[in-house]
Amino acid sequence: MKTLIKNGTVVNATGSATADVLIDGETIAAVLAPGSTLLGFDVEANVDRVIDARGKYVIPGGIDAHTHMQMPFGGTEASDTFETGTRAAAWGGTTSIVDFVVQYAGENVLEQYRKWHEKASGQCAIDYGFHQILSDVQDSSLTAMDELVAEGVSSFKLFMAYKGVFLSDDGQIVKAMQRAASNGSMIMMHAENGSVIDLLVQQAVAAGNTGPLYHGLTRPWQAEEEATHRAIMLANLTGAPLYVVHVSAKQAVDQIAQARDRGQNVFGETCPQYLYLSLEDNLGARSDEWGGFEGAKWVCSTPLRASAEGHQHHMWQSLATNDIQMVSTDHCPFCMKGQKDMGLADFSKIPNGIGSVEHRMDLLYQGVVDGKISLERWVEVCSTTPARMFGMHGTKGVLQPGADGDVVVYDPNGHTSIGVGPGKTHHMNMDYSAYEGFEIDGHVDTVISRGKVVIDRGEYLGAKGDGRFIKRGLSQYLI
Ligand code: DUC
Ligand code: ZN
Ligand code: ZN
Ligand code: ZN
Repeated sequence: MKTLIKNGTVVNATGSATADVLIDGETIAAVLAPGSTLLGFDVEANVDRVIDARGKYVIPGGIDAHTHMQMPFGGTEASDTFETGTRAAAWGGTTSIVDFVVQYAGENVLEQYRKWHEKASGQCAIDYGFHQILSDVQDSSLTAMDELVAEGVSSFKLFMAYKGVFLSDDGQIVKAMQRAASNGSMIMMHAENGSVIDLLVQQAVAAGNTGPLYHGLTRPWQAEEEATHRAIMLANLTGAPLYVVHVSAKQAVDQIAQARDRGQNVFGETCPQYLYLSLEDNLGARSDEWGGFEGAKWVCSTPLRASAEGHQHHMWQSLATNDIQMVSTDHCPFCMKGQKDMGLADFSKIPNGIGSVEHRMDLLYQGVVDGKISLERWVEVCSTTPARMFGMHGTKGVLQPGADGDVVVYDPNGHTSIGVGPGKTHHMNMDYSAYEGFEIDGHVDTVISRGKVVIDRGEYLGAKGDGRFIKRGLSQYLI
């Protein structure tokens, strides 16, 4: 199958131009001046399908490098399966995800890794890779790290919070970092001081402060800044590259920026929720159904931050200046009924997470419309940098000959109403949207995944099992 996408504005991280994109089979064959011939052949006359993208942007498919499909967590399981979550991602212009294999304390890393392959294999609508979560760092975990790198899993996530669930102590962190420094892999860090948070949570609940707002209030920015700084120092000590996930506090951003200024391989990821939502959302009470408990919809970790503190503005600015390198969703959806409502009497029992894998491209495009980032930076933070950061450069994240035919036609004159219900966009397996009522001045028109049209102007044409495992290399973003 040969597809020509003609007359669109082709946007790469490096620049934009009116051009035609020729996809042959699963791969981009050429990016051509509009209407040009190829070795004397009229290109348009020799393809099977022509998509006219005049007036639209043609961009590399989005890469969401932080998702948790069907993750067992918080006494339940994230509500999107690999099937439903990757289909929703496709609807939103994301053509690859990198999900997390979980190893809880006491479990064997490689056994868990094989289990996650069983969960995802044959289920995904788009391509998928894995990071590996390590909780207790056993000797066997260290040898597993080397084996996983050879398997294409070149990044390992550690947690400085969630004692008894995920938390690694500083010694365990250093051990994993030493191994990463020796095998070239990336350490990803959930940087929050877990002991401090556990104490504040215990004190809040004991004082009868049990509503969702206290989730945010017991996870203060100081706990994020401190842990971010500590992680940077431990990475400095060991020489491991460090990628700080879901950064929400401006003070944590500044720790990352300072480390980068010193020449350290330290990177920061933020998420749409930290660019658009705030602690005040945890007050809830937008709808009658849930009353004040509605704030549970926005319980995630790191938490949403108080708007008066200026984190959102700082985050957009840091995204523009590359103090923060990329945007992922930390997609970890839970329904209100039967999941979030486990915390009705006690906020600490609300499963932590927000689902937004479907909306990242749109929400970040709105940042272009609002003048916060450039068109090219949009593509860079949503696609090109994720590919380079996690060892997929050349095949993903760029429109160039030889790259996978992962292409999105995005209509800047289209419109997207996010939310649940008629006329709105919501394909994730959740009974609410964290972005209900958001209006986006743009629209995902066509999504092509390795040469196959999976979304065509409001119609899903893909199938489960279309997506393939991505065997990743080492990061191509290191200095
Ligand atoms: N934060 C969340 O909000 N959910 C999953 C795990 C995490 O770190
Ligand atoms: Zn995390
Ligand atoms: Zn700053
Ligand atoms: Zn996460």
